[in-house]
Amino acid sequence: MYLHLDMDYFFAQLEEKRRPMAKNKIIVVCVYSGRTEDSGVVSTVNYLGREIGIHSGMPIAFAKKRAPPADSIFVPIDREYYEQTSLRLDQIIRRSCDRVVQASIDEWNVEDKNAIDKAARLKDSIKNELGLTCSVGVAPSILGAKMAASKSKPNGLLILDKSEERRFIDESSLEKVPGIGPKTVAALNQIGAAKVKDLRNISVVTLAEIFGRKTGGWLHNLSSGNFDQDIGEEKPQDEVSRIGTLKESTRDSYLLLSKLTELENEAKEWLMNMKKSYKTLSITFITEDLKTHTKSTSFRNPKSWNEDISKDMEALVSEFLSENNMEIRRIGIRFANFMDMDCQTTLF
Ligand code: TTP
Ligand code: MG
Repeated sequence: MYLHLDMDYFFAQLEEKRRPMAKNKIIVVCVYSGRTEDSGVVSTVNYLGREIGIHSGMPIAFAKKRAPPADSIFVPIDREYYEQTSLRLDQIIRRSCDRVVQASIDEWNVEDKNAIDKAARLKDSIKNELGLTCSVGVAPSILGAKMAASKSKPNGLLILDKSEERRFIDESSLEKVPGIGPKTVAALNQIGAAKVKDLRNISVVTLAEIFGRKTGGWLHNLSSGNFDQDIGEEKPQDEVSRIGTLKESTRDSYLLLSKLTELENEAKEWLMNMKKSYKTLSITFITEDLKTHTKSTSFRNPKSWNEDISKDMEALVSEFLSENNMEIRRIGIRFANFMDMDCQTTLF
């Protein structure tokens, strides 16, 4: 059996947790760009906020128009805190389940013979140890498990057997199926398919003609009850990056380097927590014409988070400034080419 676990309104739930007073308020987690007080977008929002139409990706200014000020809290995104919690969740899940693949910062896929028995216990452990709620789906396929988890949100648990899973997917509208994007949905709606079961009225040849062999074949399999069985592969993270918008576009190297140092510290906190050293440092410059430029340097020996790289950053910035005469709007830092520091930790 397969199990899919997805945290409920993850970033906003974590912000709610550290502000007990905020329990009945709308919590909007924001990615502020720093340009003006309200520029930037919404990262996520709790369910109270979703009820009044606030959603991920919405400009912060739009969200503020909808949210009554006395009942809402707008907070800046705090990635380190969410990543640390994600790591603790990962440990809890791996402690109790067989094959685990983390699919995103707040989602896990599991293949486990005893998934049905483990699902409720897993939810309890997460609640007891971290005080957080999640939604879990269990089904004979990973696709069914994912759809069951999202159906059961928030704080839900939905277990489907083979025939329930078939019926559930059959009756589902196409946009609810992970892997079917909005363009495919629109094209399928045009040829008269709204639900998965409607795909049975379209021949596999037609599906392949419109969407190509791979997607066409996959859609045909979906309507025949042959669902994905693969929980995917773990993609080890091999870089960490941070990007920020400057208060004003500039070519002043002092201003560029002070923003860069802020971003460097954030990214290095991640390196420290993850016990990674790196061999490549890159700086990204987004100029006024919105073009992206990158300058990189590689070190012969891996560097740890606590090594000073200010000279290297300065060199990359002045190299860029000497080659390009546009003002810089956004700047970013990236550490890549990781090595594990586990064996070296005693040195630090
Ligand atoms: P999701 O799991 O898609 O969303 P969620 O956990 O906030 O809500 P749900 O209960 O529906 O699962 O994404 C996980 C986190 O990723 C989310 O808390 C914030 C972040 N995120 C963004 O920053 N931007 C986005 O556009 C989306 C979709 C998510
Ligand atoms: Mg989630």
